Amino acid sequence: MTRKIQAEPYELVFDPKHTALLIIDMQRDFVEPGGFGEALGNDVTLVRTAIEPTKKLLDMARHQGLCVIHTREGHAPHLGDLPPTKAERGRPGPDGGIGSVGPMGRILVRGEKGHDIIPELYPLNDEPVVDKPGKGAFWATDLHLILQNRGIKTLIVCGVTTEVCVTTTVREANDRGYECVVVSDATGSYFPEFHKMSLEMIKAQGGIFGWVTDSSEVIRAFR
Ligand code: C5J
Repeated sequence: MTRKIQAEPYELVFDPKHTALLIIDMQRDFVEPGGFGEALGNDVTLVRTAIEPTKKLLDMARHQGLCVIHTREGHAPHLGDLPPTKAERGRPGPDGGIGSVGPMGRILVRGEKGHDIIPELYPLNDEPVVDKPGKGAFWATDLHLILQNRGIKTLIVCGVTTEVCVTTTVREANDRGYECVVVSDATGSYFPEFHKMSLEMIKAQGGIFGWVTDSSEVIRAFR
């Protein structure tokens, strides 16, 4: 049975059987003090606002039996999957880059405490966790395969940061034929103006990349 989400630029009709909740990079490194985000000089309280709405969506999705997929940005301990360009950019200092040791272990390295998903949103055993070396969740991952195997057509997207990994993933998803609705209060950025403009870009031109709504509207649509 199809349902409708009131969204911008117009309502989205979707079938819950073919819909997934996609939670992007809600990792300690991005949303907790002492992680990569803070090492870059950002105020993590600005992205922590996404936690509670995402938790409500996650609870609802689990209750409804919706497909739930988590992603984590990060690199293998040998850093062989870290492009030198990425390693160089955004370095706060000689010891603060990806792979260096911070308060939560090696920054953005798989297996380290900081790389893992925050306890509030921790995945269940049967929820795929897609480890990605890039910003987009489709590049160099098996996300598309997982979604195809589960018959997913629509993605309810939340996570951080809006203008980096969320929008990169939404753009990648568009080119692969998925419909994306981005949840405004369940996404977050260290830069409120980037958050706002990213959402504007998604829904502009008749929804060139998809739809934008908020968590209460998504939850209402499932009642
Ligand atoms: C960033 C992300 N901002 N998950 N990663 O580097 O948005």
